[in-house]
Amino acid sequence: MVVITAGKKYLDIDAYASGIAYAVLLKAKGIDCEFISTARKNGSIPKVVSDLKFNITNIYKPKKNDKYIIVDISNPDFLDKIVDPNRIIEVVDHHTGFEQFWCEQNIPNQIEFIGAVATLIYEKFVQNRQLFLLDKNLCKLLICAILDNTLNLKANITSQRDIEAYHSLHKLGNISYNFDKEYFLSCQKQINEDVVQAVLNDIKIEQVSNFLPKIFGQLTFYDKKTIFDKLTDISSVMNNQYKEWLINLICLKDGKSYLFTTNPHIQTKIEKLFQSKFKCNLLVLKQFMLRKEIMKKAKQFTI
Ligand SMILES: [Mn+2]
Repeated sequence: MVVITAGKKYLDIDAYASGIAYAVLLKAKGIDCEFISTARKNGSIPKVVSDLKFNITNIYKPKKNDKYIIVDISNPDFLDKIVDPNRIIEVVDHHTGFEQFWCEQNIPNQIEFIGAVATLIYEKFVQNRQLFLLDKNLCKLLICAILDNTLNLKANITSQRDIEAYHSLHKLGNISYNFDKEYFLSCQKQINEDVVQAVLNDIKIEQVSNFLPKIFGQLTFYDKKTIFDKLTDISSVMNNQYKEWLINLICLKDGKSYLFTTNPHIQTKIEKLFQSKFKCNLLVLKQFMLRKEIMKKAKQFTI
């Protein structure tokens, strides 16, 4: 069997949608294939998405000839624990830094700095002339992934290809553009139920630059009110667990990122990186940035 899977820490809507849809495409090609993840779903997979009833499993017994396809992650240190690294047959991702690694191992990979992996998967349906396989729910699923990963198509990382996929999927599934709002409101509702947990559900642990702490969280939401009410709770939980951390709080309504940390040492580094000052433990980016964009900027940054 071919197992499609993603990262070990948490499962976001892009990995979830891409994995499910890619499995549908490969099955149609006659390949015994399933999307399996043992990671915890984060706040980007709210009720609107679970109502689509794609039931995925986290139960998996490896068999001798199983092979693995990895989506939405390419750092080999953070793959789902079910993966046998010697049996990976393909990597599809949009995080930079490990393109060379996979090429050197001769493992087919498509790593492009694009808004969503879901866009790359949609394009595979086009290339294989299998668009008819994308029913209404699959279209909705892929739309949610594109919306989340491109911040409603407004993040800098958004490409023309993401926009094309987004519109085509609406048309193909005959889906109203009101659905977009439904998705974001559903995310907000889920976050509001437990803001601190929502933050804990999306923390990346990866040292990519001296200008960023190893612990880097991210939370995307429509309205910041309920999140900002909980900043003290968030910082006390984070300070209990980690010495140095940063959280990228992305507000879709404002179109801004609020970089949050209480650690003065980290604040100084971030201030250098962005040439801007922290006030009340928040540094405001007038144009929001995704964590992967901030990481890319930090990697390339030198004084
Ligand atoms: Mn992604």
